[in-house]
Amino acid sequence: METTFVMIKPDGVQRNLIAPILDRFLAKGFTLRGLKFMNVSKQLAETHYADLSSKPFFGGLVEYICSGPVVAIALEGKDVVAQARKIIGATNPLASDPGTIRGAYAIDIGRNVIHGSDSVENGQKELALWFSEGLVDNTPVLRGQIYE
Ligand code: RTP
Repeated sequence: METTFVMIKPDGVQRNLIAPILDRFLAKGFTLRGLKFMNVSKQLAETHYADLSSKPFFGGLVEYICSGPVVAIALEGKDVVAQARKIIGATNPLASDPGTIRGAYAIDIGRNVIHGSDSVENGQKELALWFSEGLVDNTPVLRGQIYE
């Protein structure tokens, strides 16, 4: 089963968008395999965005990701990498469909509220980086008597 990495960026957290964003993925039917509310070190942000290190906005991007807590999320499901990217919408909110997360909640490319892995391979790499402790087994277990 495919897995992907999604991160609610500091602006999404500060604007109280954790619940509505998470709801889009869970209501769609994807399975939660990891969820962490955390601060991001400069080293982690630089490693995560290493491919963009030559871009003029790299320093500002790292500063932004480290500017407040984020929510790191691991999701599992059929075609979840591509599906999550569709749900998230285009990088620049001007180009993202209004029905997507960025289309609904963002105006500026530099404050686009969420990240999602762009390929299955990068999803694996990013999950290893952000969830080095491993993912949670989320196989449903139904217990009849909670207080037994
Ligand atoms: P992300 O990695 O955050 O999901 O975004 P993405 O794949 O849709 O876009 P990518 O090209 O990988 O860019 C990563 C993040 O860098 C910021 N950015 N700023 N100021 C700018 O021109 C600019 N361009 C990109 C955005 O926050 C983007 O999500």
